[in-house]
Amino acid sequence: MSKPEILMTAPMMPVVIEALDKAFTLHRLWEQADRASFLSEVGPRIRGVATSTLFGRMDANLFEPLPNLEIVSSFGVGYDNVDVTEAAKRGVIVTNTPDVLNDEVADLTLGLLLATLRKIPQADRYLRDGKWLKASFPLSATLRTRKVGIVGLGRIGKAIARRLEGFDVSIAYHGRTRQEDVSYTYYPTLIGMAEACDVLIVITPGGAGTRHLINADVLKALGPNGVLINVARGSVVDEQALIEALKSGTILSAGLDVYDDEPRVPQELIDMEHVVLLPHIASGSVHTRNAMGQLVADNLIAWFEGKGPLTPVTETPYTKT
Ligand code: A2R
Repeated sequence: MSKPEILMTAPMMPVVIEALDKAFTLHRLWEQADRASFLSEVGPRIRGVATSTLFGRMDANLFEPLPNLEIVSSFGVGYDNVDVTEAAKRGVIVTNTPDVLNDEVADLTLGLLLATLRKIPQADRYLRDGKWLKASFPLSATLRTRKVGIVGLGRIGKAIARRLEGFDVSIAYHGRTRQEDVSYTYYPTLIGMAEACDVLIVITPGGAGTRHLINADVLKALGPNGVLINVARGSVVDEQALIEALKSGTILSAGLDVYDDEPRVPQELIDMEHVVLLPHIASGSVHTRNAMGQLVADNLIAWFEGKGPLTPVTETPYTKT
């Protein structure tokens, strides 16, 4: 029996390519000089897609030439890079890579929080610039006595909260629904939580439902001692409002791992000495990226072995027929 044909949209890690090459006939879209004629010839045979944010958004333009597509396996827990409404309409299952990155992202979030408050990258630069020979590094802000609000207490949010417990700070959360099985303080409104807290950690999904959730009003409510940490998606924060708030002292500082137009970061942010900027690395260890890659492959393998998808997203639920 011939192997199912799979399309990979953009280069993925060796672990994914090797696993898919073994189990399937793998086509590499990014290597095609003439994509349109490649898709019109091979497209109808494609039954599965492996994709990631590197490809950009997988929407009707790519669903259209793939009429026999059954499954899209997307790299990353966030899947705002796939038009899931379009997939659902066509009866295509979409899978993501949840859970395997929770601890890595939570570790990095705590690192970013401390780096922002205690100015760790700035202190490193200070020493390297020879400034310590002339004067001590200025005293910093602190995590002590702070109240931390988590925006989105999901799988990763809970892993962040567990770590924060070890730091002896008050923990609160905001989401659309109260969670009965946690003891952290719930705020039904984001403004209410921003007013009560002096750190906000953003870890919701991206996409239309959370676009600019963190706006000028939320930043004003967070206040002049407030710190914003964003490890979710750039789209969740109104970047221009954040720049204004950082410039005017409406909030104290920010630690960011994600941006509106990655990998381009506004020069205004780059020029600010009081913010910490990371190049979207929260899940970016070899260990965790391999686990995510393996799950991309395993979802496709399970599907074509007739076992169903391992981690379908909620918008395209799997029901065994
Ligand atoms: O709103 P709820 O109660 O369903 O809580 C979810 C929350 N959330 C929101 N909170 C406030 N306003 C919204 N419009 C909103 N939409 C969703 O985000 C839930 O607690 C949390 C998401 O949790 P999980 O689905 O378990 O996602 P996970 O694995 O923690 O990853 C979160 C995101 C990814 O989607 C990537 O964008 C990023 O982390 O790496």
